[in-house]
Amino acid sequence: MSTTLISGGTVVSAVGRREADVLVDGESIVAILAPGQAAAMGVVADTTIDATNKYVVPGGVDVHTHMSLPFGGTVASDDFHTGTVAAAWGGVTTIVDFAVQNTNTSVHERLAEWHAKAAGECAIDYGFHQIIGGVDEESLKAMTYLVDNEGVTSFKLFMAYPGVFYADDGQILRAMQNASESGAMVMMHAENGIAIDVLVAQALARGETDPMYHSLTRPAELEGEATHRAIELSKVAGNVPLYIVHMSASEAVEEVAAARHAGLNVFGETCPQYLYLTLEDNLAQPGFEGAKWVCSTPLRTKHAHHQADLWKGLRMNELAIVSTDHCPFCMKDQKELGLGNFSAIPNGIGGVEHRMELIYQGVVNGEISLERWVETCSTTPARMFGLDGKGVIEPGADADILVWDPNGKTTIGVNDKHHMNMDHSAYEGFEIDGKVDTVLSRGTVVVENDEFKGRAGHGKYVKRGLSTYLH
Ligand code: DUC
Ligand code: ZN
Ligand code: ZN
Repeated sequence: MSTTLISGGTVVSAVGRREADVLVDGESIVAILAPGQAAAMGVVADTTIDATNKYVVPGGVDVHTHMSLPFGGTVASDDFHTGTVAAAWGGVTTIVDFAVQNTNTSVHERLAEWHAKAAGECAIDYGFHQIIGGVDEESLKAMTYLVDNEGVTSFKLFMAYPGVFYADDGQILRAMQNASESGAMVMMHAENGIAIDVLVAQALARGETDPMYHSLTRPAELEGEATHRAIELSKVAGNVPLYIVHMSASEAVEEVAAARHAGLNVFGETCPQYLYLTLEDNLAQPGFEGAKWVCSTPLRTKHAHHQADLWKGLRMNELAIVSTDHCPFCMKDQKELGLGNFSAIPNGIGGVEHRMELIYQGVVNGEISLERWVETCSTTPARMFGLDGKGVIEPGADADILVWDPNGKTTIGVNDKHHMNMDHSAYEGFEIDGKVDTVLSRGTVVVENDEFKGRAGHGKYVKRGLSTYLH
């Protein structure tokens, strides 16, 4: 087994930072050494990575991606190969993607389908959540089996998308009761999809077809209402752990904050698009341009406090995690399906490559601390979803490491930094005061000197345990 010494850097964890060298043996971290200690102990590593003036942090953990997702009449444009290579370029060393089950399909068969899509393709490690789009006796039984046998310990339910993924309150309650028994986490897409469909039909009847109507027909109140309802149902189901995904509205943050203050295992996730992009500046761009930013939950108005509340929520741990909801579609042939009808635009934004960069910019801008960057983007996602050995730099942990250069610069854009399989970037022109320097996945260098050095198939499926973030 070969050894690597990452020397001279500042090791940053969720709770602090210190000057230290990190010794890697094979796939694992074996020691954190004080400066000079390696030489004093006569440690001679096979490879040394100079991290002087750089931060050494646990590799990013993105617990919300949709590689090759069939959705909106097309398929998400990154597959497990292109998507995980892009993730590595962004300092991410683990993703958790969503296997999909719909009404009248078998959970087991659909999970097997997702395994087949990913096997041998991934450049970094990966796990699966399971979407339960059809709650029935079979899928409920399968949920328990997946927790006990497959390392799938979290299940996403939808209060939106009637006829596609939607579960009614009774179905949600049943799935929650099941998860409560097995110890699994329920992940919720919390938007009132029945009410949204009425608003969409009314808007289209009035001839309101532009992309911006996507947000105007999914008002923040309907995110807040669904979040509240999900929390109440989780209480009825025996306080099942509940994780609200891709939160964009102040109203929803308030609901999660109240539940947390009441001592419940309720957690919130947001994504870079909600922290940086808005209805007016992006979705409402002239013509069809806004289609690039059609995602659900939608981008919100900048004339309210949504973004400020999301950043505050991250500081206060009302929101525990930043993920991407990476669900890329090209404009050509994909987003274009909704020309003349915003409701036919495939919902999704690609961002798996840029989360570490964009949230680090939040550190530079004074929104969160350096430690909180590590915590929300790496350590907590790993703990929340039972990824043992991920998200930390400590002896025994997987050597999933990002060396981050705070003196480097990154320009995001299709002709600048852009490795996702998309014909545009949702963050075109964004400047980041920092840069991904070197990325190691289980001890193997996958990105170095602006070069991808990894390979498809290096990434392994990770069987996850139950959440270790519960109180
Ligand atoms: N939201 C999106 O924007 N895309 C995929 C699914 C979802 O809930
Ligand atoms: Zn969703
Ligand atoms: Zn999603």
